Amino acid sequence: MKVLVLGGDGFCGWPTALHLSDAGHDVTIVDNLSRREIDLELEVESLTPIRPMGERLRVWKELTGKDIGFVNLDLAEEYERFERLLRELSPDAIVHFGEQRAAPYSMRNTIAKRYTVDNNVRATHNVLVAIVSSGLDIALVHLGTMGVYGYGWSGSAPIPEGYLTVKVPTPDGDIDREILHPANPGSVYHLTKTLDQLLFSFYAVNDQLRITDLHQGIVWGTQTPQTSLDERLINRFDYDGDYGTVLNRFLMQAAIGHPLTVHGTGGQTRAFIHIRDTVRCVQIALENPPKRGDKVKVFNQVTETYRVRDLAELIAKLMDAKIANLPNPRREAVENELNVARDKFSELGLNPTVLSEGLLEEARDIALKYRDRADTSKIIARSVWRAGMETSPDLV
Ligand code: NAD
Ligand code: USQ
Repeated sequence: MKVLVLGGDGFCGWPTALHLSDAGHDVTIVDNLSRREIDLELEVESLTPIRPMGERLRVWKELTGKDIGFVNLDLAEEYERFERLLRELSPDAIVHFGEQRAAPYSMRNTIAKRYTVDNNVRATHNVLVAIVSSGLDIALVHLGTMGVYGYGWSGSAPIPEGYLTVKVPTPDGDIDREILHPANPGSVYHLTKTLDQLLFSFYAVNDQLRITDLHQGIVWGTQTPQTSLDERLINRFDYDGDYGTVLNRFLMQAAIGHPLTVHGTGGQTRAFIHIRDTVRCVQIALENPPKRGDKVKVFNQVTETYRVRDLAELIAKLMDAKIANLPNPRREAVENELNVARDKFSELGLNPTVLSEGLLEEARDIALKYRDRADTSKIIARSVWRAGMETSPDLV
């Protein structure tokens, strides 16, 4: 299959591009390297040393004999170039990771809020319009987020995979309707993913585009079998207050002797998936696309749920670390339950990687190996959701 991986220089996109290439697909990465630019803006770097794109691709070719193409293109700004690229390459499928993905970054200031909406919504819409305009039957797989559902859902009924059946009262009695699950975004970033969902619904109906939206949980870990082949292929490991996600941050903090930065009581329950399963899920989604005229296919791309304080306790025990309960810079439920339906990937053969299966130690070892590269001044999350919210005090 000929596949474009949009955002293929990023944390999820790079290992996915390698995984798909390894599986025999003809892969081209499209990325404007904006994530590397944001590192410069934030004056921080991935804990792991990531190489320039040209070097990454040369090493992959040396080791495997396989070519991966690369086009440096801004999906939000360079519509015509993207449309031409589709006509030239005629891909069978597109995997779309190419968005600004950090909730704290999206809440930093007015500029970051506007950039996140402009970048993400325009990029997604440009991809959809270009597929229609190309006249090609390209299947689209998009990386969405569990955060579109919000965390106000409680009770024993699990969050369904995208759609909800509701009863609508009418004078003639109740009728059943299937609707998109109500959106309840918790940040400007999450808001853009809920807007993406509406764009997908429209183009699936109006133009019969074949679209899969993967509502992914928080990704942890760093390496996949392909990125482990050579240090020059290593994946990103973000640990800073904007881009670092909770489990990887706790592992890195423990590795350098920094107290684990639990926001509030740590009662927030979230969904998780290891990066090895991310790449497998994307492959499964690519191999099982919807048919023309089908509604958008939604998968909850999640393997486990954990409460933040339980994760902190687990890491503290594993790595002999201390825990600090900091004022929460975000506006989010203090405590929540999370029960998520995730049958579709299991039915299609995903054998999930769970925290207890040794990969926690692998991620810990990466954090320990590169701990000297850490800038401790970048650890505390300083982006606040509302003016006047207390920021966390320095710990070190
Ligand atoms: P990332 O920031 O590491 O990678 C995103 C890539 O997209 C970067 O390489 C960036 O340069 C590129 N990009 C952004 N805007 C672009 C544009 N306008 N044109 C071209 N390229 C552009 O993020 P990630 O962690 O790899 O996440 C990838 C996707 O998966 C995101 O859409 C994110 O919302 C989703 N996701 C990530 C996680 C997670 O925990 N990392 C969890 C759920 C969903
Ligand atoms: N948290 C802490 N301490 C920290 C960092 C985070 O307690 O040091 C808490 C946060 O307050 C939040 C939870 O941990 O309650 C998760 O935060 P996170 O930064 O790990 O994840 P989030 O902001 O939700 O975003 C990440 C990715 C995003 C993806 C999302 C999936 O950056 O791209 O969409 O996970 S989900 O959370 O399922 O929506």
